[in-house]
Amino acid sequence: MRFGWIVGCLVAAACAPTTEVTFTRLDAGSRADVRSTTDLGSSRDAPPNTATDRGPVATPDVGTAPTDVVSVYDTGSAGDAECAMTGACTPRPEGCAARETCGNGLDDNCNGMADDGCPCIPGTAQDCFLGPPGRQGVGQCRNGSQRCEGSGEFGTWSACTMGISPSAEICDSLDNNCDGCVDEGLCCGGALNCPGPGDPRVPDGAPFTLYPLRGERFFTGEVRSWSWTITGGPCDTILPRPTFESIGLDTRDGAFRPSLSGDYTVTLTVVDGAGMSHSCTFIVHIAGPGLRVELCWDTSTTVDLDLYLHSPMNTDPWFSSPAGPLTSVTQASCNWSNCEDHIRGSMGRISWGYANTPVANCMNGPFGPGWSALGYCANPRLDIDNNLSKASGVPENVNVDNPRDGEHFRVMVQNFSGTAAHPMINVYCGGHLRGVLGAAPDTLPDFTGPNGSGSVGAMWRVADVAVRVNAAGETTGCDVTPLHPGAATSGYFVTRSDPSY
Ligand SMILES: [Ca+2]
Ligand SMILES: [Ca+2]
Ligand SMILES: [Ca+2]
Ligand SMILES: [Ca+2]
Repeated sequence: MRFGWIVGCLVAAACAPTTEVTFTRLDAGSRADVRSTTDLGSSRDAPPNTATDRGPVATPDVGTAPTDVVSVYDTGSAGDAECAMTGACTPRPEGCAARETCGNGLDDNCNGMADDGCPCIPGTAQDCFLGPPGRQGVGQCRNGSQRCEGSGEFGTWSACTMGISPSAEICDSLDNNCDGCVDEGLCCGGALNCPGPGDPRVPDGAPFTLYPLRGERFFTGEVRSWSWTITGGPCDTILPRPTFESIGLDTRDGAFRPSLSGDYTVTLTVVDGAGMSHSCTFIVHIAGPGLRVELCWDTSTTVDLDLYLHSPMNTDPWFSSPAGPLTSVTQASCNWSNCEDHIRGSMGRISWGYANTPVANCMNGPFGPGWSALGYCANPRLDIDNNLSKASGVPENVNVDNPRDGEHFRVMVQNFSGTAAHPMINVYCGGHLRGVLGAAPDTLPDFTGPNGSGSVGAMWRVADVAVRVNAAGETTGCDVTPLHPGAATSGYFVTRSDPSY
Protein backbone atom coordinates (compact mmCIF):
# COMPACT_ATOMS: atom_id res chain seq x y z
CA MET A 1 0.00 0.00 0.00
CA ARG A 2 1.28 3.38 -0.87
CA PHE A 3 0.37 6.62 0.71
CA GLY A 4 0.30 10.01 -0.80
CA TRP A 5 2.86 12.42 0.44
CA ILE A 6 2.01 15.74 1.87
CA VAL A 7 4.79 18.19 1.72
CA GLY A 8 4.15 21.36 3.59
CA CYS A 9 5.60 24.74 3.01
CA LEU A 10 7.90 25.29 5.90
CA VAL A 11 9.26 28.63 4.93
CA ALA A 12 7.82 31.68 6.51
CA ALA A 13 6.45 34.09 3.97
CA ALA A 14 8.89 36.74 5.06
CA CYS A 15 11.77 34.56 4.03
CA ALA A 16 10.91 34.11 0.36
CA PRO A 17 12.45 33.53 -2.08
CA THR A 18 13.49 30.02 -1.21
CA THR A 19 16.13 27.83 -2.67
CA GLU A 20 15.09 26.02 -5.80
CA VAL A 21 16.39 22.53 -6.35
CA THR A 22 15.27 20.77 -9.46
CA PHE A 23 16.65 17.54 -10.85
CA THR A 24 16.01 16.84 -14.45
CA ARG A 25 17.39 14.22 -16.71
CA LEU A 26 19.11 15.04 -19.89
CA ASP A 27 17.69 12.12 -21.79
CA ALA A 28 14.10 11.45 -22.70
CA GLY A 29 13.70 8.60 -20.23
CA SER A 30 10.92 8.65 -17.74
CA ARG A 31 12.39 6.81 -14.84
CA ALA A 32 11.72 7.57 -11.23
CA ASP A 33 14.93 9.47 -10.75
CA VAL A 34 13.51 12.59 -12.25
CA ARG A 35 12.94 14.74 -9.24
CA SER A 36 11.79 18.16 -8.47
CA THR A 37 10.88 20.11 -5.42
CA THR A 38 7.33 18.84 -5.82
CA ASP A 39 8.31 15.24 -5.19
CA LEU A 40 11.03 15.78 -2.69
CA GLY A 41 9.11 13.86 -0.09
CA SER A 42 8.67 10.72 -2.14
CA SER A 43 12.16 9.40 -1.96
CA ARG A 44 12.83 6.20 -0.14
CA ASP A 45 16.03 4.87 1.18
CA ALA A 46 18.37 1.96 1.54
CA PRO A 47 21.06 1.10 4.00
CA PRO A 48 24.21 3.16 4.29
CA ASN A 49 26.90 2.56 1.76
CA THR A 50 29.28 -0.19 2.73
CA ALA A 51 32.21 -0.31 0.43
CA THR A 52 33.13 -3.78 1.65
CA ASP A 53 29.91 -5.11 0.15
CA ARG A 54 30.95 -4.29 -3.35
CA GLY A 55 34.64 -4.94 -3.27
CA PRO A 56 37.02 -2.20 -4.21
CA VAL A 57 35.26 1.03 -4.97
CA ALA A 58 36.81 3.75 -6.98
CA THR A 59 36.76 7.08 -5.28
CA PRO A 60 35.74 9.82 -7.64
CA ASP A 61 38.16 12.65 -7.86
CA VAL A 62 35.81 15.34 -6.72
CA GLY A 63 38.43 17.93 -6.07
CA THR A 64 39.62 18.61 -9.57
CA ALA A 65 36.50 18.41 -11.68
CA PRO A 66 36.94 20.24 -14.94
CA THR A 67 35.08 23.46 -15.11
CA ASP A 68 33.10 22.39 -18.17
CA VAL A 69 31.20 19.60 -16.37
CA VAL A 70 27.47 20.14 -16.68
CA SER A 71 25.46 19.18 -13.60
CA VAL A 72 21.73 18.55 -13.74
CA TYR A 73 21.57 19.28 -10.03
CA ASP A 74 20.87 22.80 -8.96
CA THR A 75 21.62 22.80 -5.26
CA GLY A 76 22.77 26.35 -4.92
CA SER A 77 21.44 28.35 -2.02
CA ALA A 78 19.54 31.58 -2.02
CA GLY A 79 17.27 32.77 0.75
CA ASP A 80 16.85 36.01 2.53
CA ALA A 81 19.88 38.23 2.32
CA GLU A 82 19.50 39.44 5.88
CA CYS A 83 19.27 35.93 7.23
CA ALA A 84 22.12 34.79 5.04
CA MET A 85 24.36 37.22 6.88
CA THR A 86 23.88 35.36 10.13
CA GLY A 87 25.46 31.97 10.67
CA ALA A 88 28.03 32.00 7.92
CA CYS A 89 28.70 28.59 6.45
CA THR A 90 30.64 27.58 3.37
CA PRO A 91 28.71 25.11 1.21
CA ARG A 92 30.44 21.95 0.11
CA PRO A 93 31.31 21.53 -3.57
CA GLU A 94 29.10 19.28 -5.68
CA GLY A 95 32.11 17.31 -6.81
CA CYS A 96 30.91 16.55 -10.32
CA ALA A 97 33.40 14.82 -12.60
CA ALA A 98 33.74 14.66 -16.35
CA ARG A 99 33.08 10.92 -16.51
CA GLU A 100 31.02 8.30 -14.74
CA THR A 101 33.00 5.92 -12.53
CA CYS A 102 31.51 2.44 -12.48
CA GLY A 103 30.81 0.36 -9.40
CA ASN A 104 30.55 3.13 -6.82
CA GLY A 105 26.80 3.76 -6.92
CA LEU A 106 27.46 7.48 -7.43
CA ASP A 107 26.36 9.81 -10.17
CA ASP A 108 29.91 10.98 -10.77
CA ASN A 109 29.14 12.97 -13.88
CA CYS A 110 26.00 14.55 -12.39
CA ASN A 111 23.72 13.58 -15.26
CA GLY A 112 20.94 12.37 -12.97
CA MET A 113 21.83 8.68 -13.14
CA ALA A 114 24.09 6.65 -10.87
CA ASP A 115 26.43 4.18 -12.58
CA ASP A 116 24.69 4.69 -15.89
CA GLY A 117 26.40 2.91 -18.73
CA CYS A 118 27.98 0.45 -16.30
CA PRO A 119 27.51 -3.30 -16.76
CA CYS A 120 26.09 -5.33 -13.88
CA ILE A 121 24.73 -8.77 -13.11
CA PRO A 122 20.92 -8.85 -13.40
CA GLY A 123 19.27 -9.49 -10.05
CA THR A 124 21.99 -8.02 -7.89
CA ALA A 125 21.44 -4.80 -5.96
CA GLN A 126 23.74 -2.09 -4.68
CA ASP A 127 23.63 1.07 -2.62
CA CYS A 128 23.56 4.27 -4.63
CA PHE A 129 23.17 8.00 -4.22
CA LEU A 130 21.13 10.26 -6.44
CA GLY A 131 22.71 13.67 -6.17
CA PRO A 132 26.06 15.34 -6.63
CA PRO A 133 28.80 13.02 -5.35
CA GLY A 134 30.08 15.66 -2.95
CA ARG A 135 26.74 15.70 -1.17
CA GLN A 136 26.57 11.96 -0.43
CA GLY A 137 26.08 11.22 3.26
CA VAL A 138 25.89 14.92 4.15
CA GLY A 139 22.95 16.42 6.04
CA GLN A 140 19.67 14.66 5.39
CA CYS A 141 20.98 12.89 2.29
CA ARG A 142 20.92 9.11 2.37
CA ASN A 143 21.88 6.43 -0.03
CA GLY A 144 19.20 4.64 -1.94
CA SER A 145 19.26 1.33 -3.69
CA GLN A 146 19.37 0.27 -7.30
CA ARG A 147 19.03 -3.13 -8.82
CA CYS A 148 20.46 -4.55 -11.96
CA GLU A 149 17.78 -4.97 -14.61
CA GLY A 150 17.96 -7.09 -17.71
CA SER A 151 17.49 -10.61 -18.98
CA GLY A 152 20.87 -11.14 -20.58
CA GLU A 153 24.27 -11.94 -19.14
CA PHE A 154 24.76 -8.31 -18.25
CA GLY A 155 22.23 -5.68 -17.42
CA THR A 156 22.02 -2.03 -16.51
CA TRP A 157 21.45 -0.35 -13.19
CA SER A 158 17.92 0.79 -12.50
CA ALA A 159 17.07 4.24 -11.25
CA CYS A 160 18.43 4.94 -7.78
CA THR A 161 15.38 4.92 -5.52
CA MET A 162 14.55 4.64 -1.83
CA GLY A 163 17.15 7.23 -0.83
CA ILE A 164 16.96 10.84 0.20
CA SER A 165 18.41 13.26 -2.31
CA PRO A 166 19.21 16.94 -1.87
CA SER A 167 16.13 19.13 -1.81
CA ALA A 168 15.34 22.75 -1.22
CA GLU A 169 16.50 24.10 2.12
CA ILE A 170 13.62 24.60 4.52
CA CYS A 171 13.31 25.54 8.19
CA ASP A 172 13.56 22.19 9.90
CA SER A 173 16.93 22.21 11.70
CA LEU A 174 18.21 19.93 8.97
CA ASP A 175 20.58 20.37 6.05
CA ASN A 176 18.13 19.58 3.24
CA ASN A 177 20.33 20.40 0.28
CA CYS A 178 23.21 18.50 1.86
CA ASP A 179 25.77 21.23 1.39
CA GLY A 180 26.93 21.04 5.01
CA CYS A 181 24.93 24.07 6.13
CA VAL A 182 21.71 23.91 8.13
CA ASP A 183 18.78 26.19 7.28
CA GLU A 184 21.18 28.54 5.55
CA GLY A 185 19.80 31.78 4.21
CA LEU A 186 16.43 31.27 5.90
CA CYS A 187 14.76 33.06 8.79
CA CYS A 188 13.73 30.08 10.83
CA GLY A 189 11.59 30.00 13.94
CA GLY A 190 12.57 26.55 15.16
CA ALA A 191 9.32 24.69 15.92
CA LEU A 192 10.22 21.91 13.50
CA ASN A 193 13.29 19.78 14.12
CA CYS A 194 13.54 16.94 11.61
CA PRO A 195 15.88 13.96 12.00
CA GLY A 196 18.66 13.23 9.55
CA PRO A 197 20.54 9.96 9.05
CA GLY A 198 22.07 8.64 12.25
CA ASP A 199 19.87 10.86 14.42
CA PRO A 200 19.49 9.18 17.83
CA ARG A 201 15.77 9.97 17.71
CA VAL A 202 15.44 7.48 14.84
CA PRO A 203 17.31 4.32 15.87
CA ASP A 204 17.26 1.19 13.74
CA GLY A 205 14.28 -1.08 14.23
CA ALA A 206 13.94 -4.84 14.03
CA PRO A 207 11.47 -7.03 12.15
CA PHE A 208 8.25 -7.75 14.09
CA THR A 209 9.11 -5.19 16.74
CA LEU A 210 6.77 -2.27 17.36
CA TYR A 211 8.48 0.95 16.27
CA PRO A 212 7.25 4.02 18.18
CA LEU A 213 6.70 7.35 16.42
CA ARG A 214 6.81 10.30 18.80
CA GLY A 215 5.67 13.58 17.29
CA GLU A 216 6.84 15.81 20.11
CA ARG A 217 10.42 14.86 19.33
CA PHE A 218 10.14 16.63 15.99
CA PHE A 219 7.73 19.50 16.52
CA THR A 220 7.15 21.81 19.45
CA GLY A 221 4.35 24.32 19.67
CA GLU A 222 0.63 24.42 19.15
CA VAL A 223 -0.69 21.67 16.89
CA ARG A 224 -4.04 21.22 15.19
CA SER A 225 -3.34 17.82 13.69
CA TRP A 226 -0.72 15.12 13.43
CA SER A 227 -0.40 12.71 10.50
CA TRP A 228 2.07 9.92 9.80
CA THR A 229 2.50 8.02 6.56
CA ILE A 230 4.67 4.95 6.10
CA THR A 231 5.98 3.36 2.91
CA GLY A 232 7.65 -0.03 2.83
CA GLY A 233 10.16 -1.69 0.54
CA PRO A 234 9.97 -3.79 -2.65
CA CYS A 235 7.39 -6.31 -1.41
CA ASP A 236 4.98 -3.49 -0.60
CA THR A 237 4.69 -2.79 -4.30
CA ILE A 238 3.10 -6.19 -5.06
CA LEU A 239 1.42 -7.53 -1.92
CA PRO A 240 -2.30 -6.96 -1.33
CA ARG A 241 -1.70 -5.29 2.02
CA PRO A 242 1.24 -3.58 3.70
CA THR A 243 4.14 -5.52 5.17
CA PHE A 244 3.57 -3.58 8.36
CA GLU A 245 0.81 -2.93 10.85
CA SER A 246 0.27 0.58 12.08
CA ILE A 247 -1.57 2.28 14.89
CA GLY A 248 -2.35 5.87 15.75
CA LEU A 249 -1.21 7.39 12.47
CA ASP A 250 -3.44 10.43 13.00
CA THR A 251 -2.19 11.08 16.52
CA ARG A 252 0.94 12.57 18.03
CA ASP A 253 2.18 9.16 19.15
CA GLY A 254 1.80 6.53 16.47
CA ALA A 255 3.65 3.29 15.82
CA PHE A 256 4.21 0.65 13.21
CA ARG A 257 5.29 -2.95 13.27
CA PRO A 258 7.28 -4.03 10.17
CA SER A 259 7.35 -7.69 9.17
CA LEU A 260 10.25 -7.39 6.74
CA SER A 261 13.77 -6.05 6.65
CA GLY A 262 14.83 -2.96 4.79
CA ASP A 263 13.92 0.67 4.85
CA TYR A 264 10.57 2.13 5.71
CA THR A 265 10.04 5.77 4.80
CA VAL A 266 8.13 7.77 7.39
CA THR A 267 6.61 11.20 6.84
CA LEU A 268 5.23 13.29 9.65
CA THR A 269 2.94 16.13 8.74
CA VAL A 270 1.91 18.63 11.38
CA VAL A 271 -0.61 21.43 11.00
CA ASP A 272 0.23 24.09 13.52
CA GLY A 273 -2.07 26.42 15.43
CA ALA A 274 -2.00 28.95 12.61
CA GLY A 275 -3.03 26.35 10.05
CA MET A 276 0.39 26.06 8.47
CA SER A 277 1.60 22.63 7.45
CA HIS A 278 5.06 21.32 8.41
CA SER A 279 6.63 18.06 7.35
CA CYS A 280 9.55 15.73 8.07
CA THR A 281 10.48 12.70 5.99
CA PHE A 282 12.97 10.20 7.31
CA ILE A 283 14.04 6.62 6.92
CA VAL A 284 13.66 3.92 9.54
CA HIS A 285 16.08 1.12 8.84
CA ILE A 286 14.77 -2.29 9.84
CA ALA A 287 17.73 -4.60 10.13
CA GLY A 288 17.54 -8.28 10.93
CA PRO A 289 20.93 -9.83 11.72
CA GLY A 290 22.71 -12.29 9.45
CA LEU A 291 21.17 -13.57 6.22
CA ARG A 292 17.52 -12.92 5.53
CA VAL A 293 15.79 -14.10 2.37
CA GLU A 294 12.33 -12.77 1.64
CA LEU A 295 9.79 -14.05 -0.86
CA CYS A 296 6.68 -12.23 -1.99
CA TRP A 297 4.43 -12.64 -5.01
CA ASP A 298 1.54 -11.02 -6.76
CA THR A 299 -0.99 -13.86 -6.37
CA SER A 300 -0.22 -14.48 -2.71
CA THR A 301 -3.89 -14.76 -1.74
CA THR A 302 -4.68 -17.56 -4.18
CA VAL A 303 -1.43 -19.36 -5.01
CA ASP A 304 0.77 -21.26 -2.55
CA LEU A 305 4.48 -20.82 -3.17
CA ASP A 306 7.12 -22.11 -0.77
CA LEU A 307 10.56 -20.77 0.02
CA TYR A 308 13.46 -23.17 0.48
CA LEU A 309 17.01 -22.37 1.62
CA HIS A 310 19.48 -25.15 0.92
CA SER A 311 21.94 -26.45 3.46
CA PRO A 312 25.36 -24.80 3.02
CA MET A 313 27.04 -28.16 3.71
CA ASN A 314 26.10 -30.09 0.56
CA THR A 315 24.52 -30.04 -2.88
CA ASP A 316 22.01 -32.82 -2.27
CA PRO A 317 18.79 -32.80 -4.31
CA TRP A 318 16.05 -30.58 -2.93
CA PHE A 319 13.66 -33.54 -2.76
CA SER A 320 14.11 -37.32 -2.53
CA SER A 321 12.04 -37.93 -5.67
CA PRO A 322 9.96 -36.07 -8.26
CA ALA A 323 6.85 -36.91 -6.23
CA GLY A 324 5.20 -34.06 -4.40
CA PRO A 325 6.90 -32.17 -1.54
CA LEU A 326 4.53 -33.66 1.03
CA THR A 327 6.22 -37.03 0.57
CA SER A 328 9.62 -36.11 -0.88
CA VAL A 329 10.76 -33.18 1.26
CA THR A 330 14.12 -33.78 3.00
CA GLN A 331 16.58 -32.20 5.40
CA ALA A 332 18.60 -30.81 2.50
CA SER A 333 16.90 -27.46 3.05
CA CYS A 334 15.19 -25.24 5.55
CA ASN A 335 11.55 -25.38 4.53
CA TRP A 336 7.92 -25.45 5.70
CA SER A 337 8.31 -28.91 7.26
CA ASN A 338 11.42 -28.56 9.42
CA CYS A 339 12.15 -24.89 9.98
CA GLU A 340 9.16 -23.29 11.70
CA ASP A 341 8.43 -23.18 15.41
CA HIS A 342 6.21 -26.20 14.92
CA ILE A 343 7.80 -29.19 13.20
CA ARG A 344 5.70 -31.14 10.75
CA GLY A 345 6.41 -34.75 9.94
CA SER A 346 8.96 -37.02 11.59
CA MET A 347 12.29 -35.62 10.33
CA GLY A 348 12.81 -33.24 13.22
CA ARG A 349 14.17 -29.72 13.17
CA ILE A 350 16.84 -28.86 10.62
CA SER A 351 20.27 -28.24 12.16
CA TRP A 352 23.25 -26.66 10.46
CA GLY A 353 25.18 -26.32 13.71
CA TYR A 354 24.26 -22.73 14.55
CA ALA A 355 23.51 -21.57 18.06
CA ASN A 356 20.00 -20.50 18.91
CA THR A 357 19.55 -16.73 19.20
CA PRO A 358 17.53 -14.66 21.66
CA VAL A 359 13.80 -15.14 21.43
CA ALA A 360 13.41 -11.40 20.95
CA ASN A 361 14.54 -11.91 17.34
CA CYS A 362 11.40 -13.88 16.48
CA MET A 363 8.87 -13.63 19.32
CA ASN A 364 6.75 -10.94 17.70
CA GLY A 365 6.30 -12.67 14.36
CA PRO A 366 3.32 -14.77 13.36
CA PHE A 367 4.89 -17.84 15.00
CA GLY A 368 5.90 -15.80 18.04
CA PRO A 369 3.85 -17.78 20.56
CA GLY A 370 5.50 -20.99 19.38
CA TRP A 371 9.01 -19.54 19.55
CA SER A 372 8.26 -18.00 22.94
CA ALA A 373 7.19 -21.39 24.23
CA LEU A 374 10.48 -22.82 22.98
CA GLY A 375 12.35 -19.90 24.54
CA TYR A 376 14.67 -19.21 21.59
CA CYS A 377 14.87 -18.50 17.89
CA ALA A 378 16.23 -21.43 15.90
CA ASN A 379 18.72 -20.88 13.07
CA PRO A 380 17.84 -21.29 10.33
CA ARG A 381 14.12 -20.60 10.72
CA LEU A 382 11.09 -19.79 8.64
CA ASP A 383 9.48 -16.75 10.22
CA ILE A 384 6.41 -16.39 8.03
CA ASP A 385 4.73 -19.10 6.02
CA ASN A 386 2.10 -18.20 3.47
CA ASN A 387 0.38 -21.52 2.80
CA LEU A 388 -3.07 -20.02 2.30
CA SER A 389 -4.46 -21.77 5.38
CA LYS A 390 -2.24 -20.35 8.13
CA ALA A 391 -1.73 -17.11 6.29
CA SER A 392 -2.52 -15.60 2.93
CA GLY A 393 -1.39 -12.48 1.15
CA VAL A 394 1.77 -12.28 3.22
CA PRO A 395 5.44 -12.74 2.35
CA GLU A 396 7.62 -15.62 3.48
CA ASN A 397 11.12 -15.37 4.81
CA VAL A 398 13.98 -17.50 6.04
CA ASN A 399 16.50 -16.20 8.56
CA VAL A 400 19.96 -17.35 9.50
CA ASP A 401 20.95 -14.92 12.25
CA ASN A 402 24.48 -16.27 12.63
CA PRO A 403 25.95 -17.78 9.46
CA ARG A 404 29.66 -18.51 9.23
CA ASP A 405 32.05 -16.55 7.05
CA GLY A 406 32.20 -17.84 3.48
CA GLU A 407 29.14 -20.06 3.71
CA HIS A 408 27.15 -20.44 0.56
CA PHE A 409 23.36 -20.77 0.46
CA ARG A 410 21.14 -21.62 -2.50
CA VAL A 411 17.66 -20.10 -2.62
CA MET A 412 14.75 -21.91 -4.29
CA VAL A 413 11.04 -21.19 -4.74
CA GLN A 414 8.64 -24.07 -5.35
CA ASN A 415 5.17 -23.52 -6.78
CA PHE A 416 2.96 -25.82 -4.73
CA SER A 417 -0.32 -24.77 -6.31
CA GLY A 418 1.19 -24.89 -9.76
CA THR A 419 -0.84 -21.93 -10.96
CA ALA A 420 0.45 -18.58 -12.13
CA ALA A 421 2.56 -16.43 -9.86
CA HIS A 422 5.34 -13.90 -10.25
CA PRO A 423 7.62 -14.37 -7.26
CA MET A 424 10.18 -11.79 -6.15
CA ILE A 425 13.11 -12.60 -3.87
CA ASN A 426 14.91 -9.99 -1.76
CA VAL A 427 18.22 -10.90 -0.16
CA TYR A 428 19.45 -8.95 2.87
CA CYS A 429 22.89 -9.47 4.36
CA GLY A 430 23.54 -7.76 7.67
CA GLY A 431 20.50 -5.59 7.00
CA HIS A 432 21.68 -4.47 3.55
CA LEU A 433 19.69 -5.22 0.42
CA ARG A 434 21.98 -7.15 -1.91
CA GLY A 435 19.62 -8.91 -4.29
CA VAL A 436 16.23 -8.21 -5.88
CA LEU A 437 15.30 -11.04 -8.23
CA GLY A 438 12.17 -11.39 -10.28
CA ALA A 439 11.03 -7.79 -9.84
CA ALA A 440 9.33 -5.91 -12.66
CA PRO A 441 10.21 -5.41 -15.45
CA ASP A 442 12.14 -8.68 -15.24
CA THR A 443 9.33 -10.79 -13.81
CA LEU A 444 9.59 -14.55 -13.97
CA PRO A 445 7.65 -15.79 -17.02
CA ASP A 446 5.39 -18.85 -16.92
CA PHE A 447 6.12 -20.04 -13.39
CA THR A 448 3.49 -22.76 -13.55
CA GLY A 449 3.60 -26.54 -13.33
CA PRO A 450 2.02 -29.67 -11.87
CA ASN A 451 0.26 -29.36 -8.52
CA GLY A 452 2.37 -30.15 -5.46
CA SER A 453 0.07 -32.98 -4.41
CA GLY A 454 1.71 -35.23 -7.00
CA SER A 455 4.92 -33.54 -8.15
CA VAL A 456 7.70 -31.24 -7.00
CA GLY A 457 6.33 -29.16 -9.84
CA ALA A 458 7.79 -25.85 -10.91
CA MET A 459 10.98 -24.94 -9.06
CA TRP A 460 12.89 -21.67 -9.48
CA ARG A 461 16.49 -21.94 -8.36
CA VAL A 462 16.98 -18.27 -7.67
CA ALA A 463 20.51 -17.49 -6.57
CA ASP A 464 23.52 -18.55 -4.56
CA VAL A 465 24.42 -16.28 -1.66
CA ALA A 466 27.92 -16.32 -0.17
CA VAL A 467 28.02 -14.44 3.13
CA ARG A 468 30.82 -12.44 4.72
CA VAL A 469 31.04 -12.50 8.49
CA ASN A 470 33.54 -10.56 10.60
CA ALA A 471 35.50 -11.75 13.63
CA ALA A 472 32.73 -10.55 15.92
CA GLY A 473 30.27 -12.85 14.17
CA GLU A 474 28.42 -10.02 12.43
CA THR A 475 27.32 -10.47 8.84
CA THR A 476 28.86 -7.59 6.93
CA GLY A 477 27.80 -8.40 3.39
CA CYS A 478 27.44 -11.08 0.77
CA ASP A 479 27.78 -11.89 -2.89
CA VAL A 480 24.57 -12.77 -4.68
CA THR A 481 24.98 -14.89 -7.81
CA PRO A 482 21.77 -15.30 -9.81
CA LEU A 483 21.34 -18.77 -11.33
CA HIS A 484 20.69 -19.67 -14.95
CA PRO A 485 19.70 -22.96 -16.60
CA GLY A 486 22.50 -25.33 -17.53
CA ALA A 487 25.52 -23.59 -18.97
CA ALA A 488 23.53 -20.51 -19.96
CA THR A 489 24.65 -17.10 -18.82
CA SER A 490 21.17 -15.63 -18.75
CA GLY A 491 17.57 -16.60 -18.14
CA TYR A 492 15.73 -17.86 -15.08
CA PHE A 493 16.51 -21.39 -13.88
CA VAL A 494 13.06 -22.99 -13.67
CA THR A 495 12.47 -26.75 -13.92
CA ARG A 496 9.40 -28.98 -13.67
CA SER A 497 9.37 -32.25 -11.75
CA ASP A 498 13.14 -32.17 -11.34
CA PRO A 499 14.29 -32.39 -7.70
CA SER A 500 18.00 -31.96 -8.38
CA TYR A 501 20.11 -29.27 -6.68
CA1 LIG B 1 25.97 9.50 -14.05
CA1 LIG C 1 29.24 6.09 -10.71
CA1 LIG D 1 21.98 23.32 3.49
CA1 LIG E 1 16.76 22.93 6.60
